[in-house]
Amino acid sequence: LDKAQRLVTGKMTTLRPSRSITVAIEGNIGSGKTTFLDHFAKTKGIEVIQEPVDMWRNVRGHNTLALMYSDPKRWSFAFQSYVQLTMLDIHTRQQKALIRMMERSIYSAKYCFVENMHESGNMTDAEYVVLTEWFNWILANQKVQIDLIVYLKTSPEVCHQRIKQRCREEEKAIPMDYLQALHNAHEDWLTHKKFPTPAPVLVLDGDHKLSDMYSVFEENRHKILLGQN
Ligand code: DCP
Repeated sequence: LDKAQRLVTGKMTTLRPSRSITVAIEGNIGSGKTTFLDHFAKTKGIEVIQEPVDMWRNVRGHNTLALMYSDPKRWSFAFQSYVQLTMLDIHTRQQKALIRMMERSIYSAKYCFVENMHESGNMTDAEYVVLTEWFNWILANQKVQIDLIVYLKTSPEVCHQRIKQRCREEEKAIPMDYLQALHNAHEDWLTHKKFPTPAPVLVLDGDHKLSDMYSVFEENRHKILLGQN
C-alpha cells in the first residue's frame, strides 16, 4: 500500500495507484478473462477494454477469425497481422481512467499465438519473420506499456468445457491438442520466461467454478488495482 492513495468515502475504501496504470489479463482461450473484466468493470475508475474479437470477425465484411480456423495454413498470417494492428491501436489509445484493464495484449498475440502457429507449421518462416519485424518495430517505436499481467492459469480441460458451453461458432472444432499447446505457450512465456515479460505477473488459479472465481478476484483486488504482483 506504500505508494497508494487511500480515499475514504463514507464506509467505502477505494484503492488507487499513484499514477495511471495498465493491467493486461492473459490466459488460454476459455480461461475466464471476460468474467474477470466484467467483474472489475463494475468498479468506478477502471476503464475496461475487451478484446476486439468482433473486429476480427468483420474486417470490411471478412470474418478473419473463421477463415483462420477453417484453413490455418492459408489464413494464420493475415489473421495475426490484423490482430497485431488492433492490439497496437488499443495500446496506443489515450487512457480514459486511472486504471486500464485490457484483455490480452500485443505480447500474447506474438509470444503465444504467432509462435505456436509458426511451430505447428501453420505459418511459413517468411510470414513469421515479417510479423516479427513488425512486432520489433512496434516495440521500439510505440508506447505499449503494461504495468501488471494477471495470468489466469486454467487447465486446458476446464477451458475445453467452457468453450463447448459458450458455443462460439468459429471455435466449434478447437481440439484439446490446440488448447494444450496454447497452455504450454502461456506457461513458457509467463512462468518459464522463455520470452521477456513486459510487467510483473500475478498468477490466479482459474480452475474454480464461476461463483468461486469472484472470491479469487476479490482476494487479489488490492494487488490488481495497485498494479502489484
Ligand atoms: N485468438 C487468436 N490469436 C490471438 C488472439 C486470439 O487466434 N492473437 C483467437 C482464439 C479465440 C479467440 O481469438 O478463438 C478469442 O480468444 P481469447 O482467448 O483471446 O478470448 P476468449 O473470449 O476465449 O477469452 P475468455 O474465454 O478467457 O474470456
